[in-house]
Formats: sequence, structure tokens, C-alpha cells
Amino acid sequence: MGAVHETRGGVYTVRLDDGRRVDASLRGRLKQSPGHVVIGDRVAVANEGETWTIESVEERSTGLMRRGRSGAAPKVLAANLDRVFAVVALTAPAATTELIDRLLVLIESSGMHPMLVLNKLDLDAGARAALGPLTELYESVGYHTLPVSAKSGEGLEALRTELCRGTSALIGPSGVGKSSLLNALDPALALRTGELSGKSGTGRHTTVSSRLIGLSCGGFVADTPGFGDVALWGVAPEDISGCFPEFGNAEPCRFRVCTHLHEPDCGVRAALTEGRIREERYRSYKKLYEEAVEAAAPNY
Ligand SMILES: Nc1nc2c(ncn2[C@@H]2O[C@H](COP(=O)(O)OP(=O)(O)OP(=O)(O)O)[C@@H](O)[C@H]2O)c(=O)[nH]1
Ligand SMILES: [Mg+2]
Ligand SMILES: [Zn+2]
Repeated sequence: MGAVHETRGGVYTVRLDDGRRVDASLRGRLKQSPGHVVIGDRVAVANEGETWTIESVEERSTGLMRRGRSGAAPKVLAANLDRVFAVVALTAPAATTELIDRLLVLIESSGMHPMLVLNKLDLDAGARAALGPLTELYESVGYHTLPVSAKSGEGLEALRTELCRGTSALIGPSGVGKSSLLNALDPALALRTGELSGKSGTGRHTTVSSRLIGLSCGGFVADTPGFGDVALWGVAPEDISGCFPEFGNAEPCRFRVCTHLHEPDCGVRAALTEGRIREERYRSYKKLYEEAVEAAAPNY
């Protein structure tokens, strides 16, 4: 047995339970759906001499999913993760609450509760100014936030403590500093990092494939390619509200099935009116709900 640590062009690098790394290909039956073996998957392998094959894949405990671009097949980013970090930059490129909410909901919909990493704290006064409101908002709805700077090293100890246990993934837009953070924690990694494009200040998709990286402290972490857009995949509209932890504290709605958009006696909208649910968060909910309805058409 082992875990898939890297995939590229039909070659799967598997870290065997005894610590050896081998390159394997898929057994015929599994080849029908090559995208279905992803990093983090637990696999059974067999070998004839130096030639290794993946014989079967174990059922996943979790699978982080995102929608492929314009109708492309869904992508599982990584399987069997212990922790996921939503990484954004306080500035260059500045994160909006909508973007953060999309990342958080994407992770929540995979059954995991993310932590929020706010990077580039060193950059300018704007970064410090953005930090207070974002920390206040996300801590108040139940997310642990980690303000950090890959450049100055501020806050990195807290992140290191989290990443050194089990298997984690960093996800977020291109250019926010996911690879830079890992380099700062473990300089020997020497991961490629990218310049921001001058005009838009967005990243250039420097990291192009996901792999699990062994940190010298013992943890494994997936450095993933930055998202161009963050779209949910296969999340039913009625499951979106469960991805907003604070909605669970609202009074029950009159109808057991409630969209929280227009029904009478809706507990979520009552909490919104009373300020117990924040407007930004409700706005993100509405947007994601409407997108999920569109994606699920024509059944809805
Ligand atoms: N000032 C400052 N710059 C940073 C920090 N972290 C990253 N950067 C810069 O931001 C740019 C993008 O960093 P990357 O680490 O390549 O970003 P990424 O999230 O891995 O991007 P993709 O691989 O494209 O998804 C580089 O120019 C880094 O030097 C930081 O904490 N402070
Ligand atoms: Mg990167
Ligand atoms: Zn409701």
C-alpha cells in the first residue's frame, strides 16, 4: 500500500508505506478514468521487478472538488486530506470577501473545515488596514485566521505547527504566495514562485501541477496551482447553506426546506436583519446558491 504523491502524464509517483518512492502506471481497468486517481489517494500496488502498477484505489475519506473550466470535467484536487488552508493575499492581489467565501464554501462542501491564511502582511499599509476587518469577520463566523508574511516570516510559526502534522493542502488564487509560504517554511524545497503580472496584479499560474511535498518537520502538504476562477462542482443548491457555519445558529425556518431567499418566517433572514448574520456573507450565499441552481439545471 502507499499514497499517490504526484501525477503527470499517466505516471503516478507513489510513496509506499515503507517510505520508498516508486513510479507506477494504472492497471487496465483503472485507465478508463485516469483523472480518478489523484494525489492523496491510498492505493494498492504490485510490481514485476522494477515495473510498478496501481491495482486498486481505496475509498476516499474526503475529496476536494472544483469545477473544470467552462463545462470541463470536475477536478478532484486532492484526496484524504487532514486539513485545508484557504490562502489569499491581503493586497497584491487584494482578496474580496466574495473570493474568500467561495474558497471556504468549496472546502466546506468537501466536508472539511478550512483555516484562512492571510498572506503578504509585510507589503504595505493597505495590507495591515485590510487585516483587521477580515480577521474580525471570519473569526466571528468560526474560522481560524492566520495572518502571515512569506517575506518577513511574521506568523509563520503558527502555520508551521499546523502543516507539520498529517497531510494538508494550500488552495487559493494564483499569485497569493502559496509556494512562497512553503519555501519560507522549508527553504530546501526551492519551489518555483512567480512574478505578478504588471497590469492586473494577478498571478501567472506558476505552479502547474499538484503534488504532495514532504516537509522536513514530517508533514505532507499539497502545493496546488492557483485557481483562475473558483467554481463549485456538484454541490446541490440546498447544501450551500450548510457551508456557512453561522447559518446553523439561526432560529429554525418555518419551512424545513427553505432557500433563505424569499420564504416567510425564515430564520436566516431574521438573523440577517438583526445583524447576527453579516451582509457580505449573506450576499455570497445568495450568489453561490444561484450559481448552484444554474449548474444543476434542468433539474431545478
Ligand atoms: N511582499 C510579499 N510578497 C510575497 C509574499 N508571498 C509571496 N509574495 C510574492 O508574490 C508572488 C507570487 O508568489 P507565489 O508563491 O508564486 O504564488 P502562488 O500562490 O504559489 O501562485 P501560483 O503558483 O501561480 O498559484 C511572488 O512574486 C512572491 O515573491 C509575501 O508575504 N510578501
Ligand atoms: Mg505556486
Ligand atoms: Zn430560511
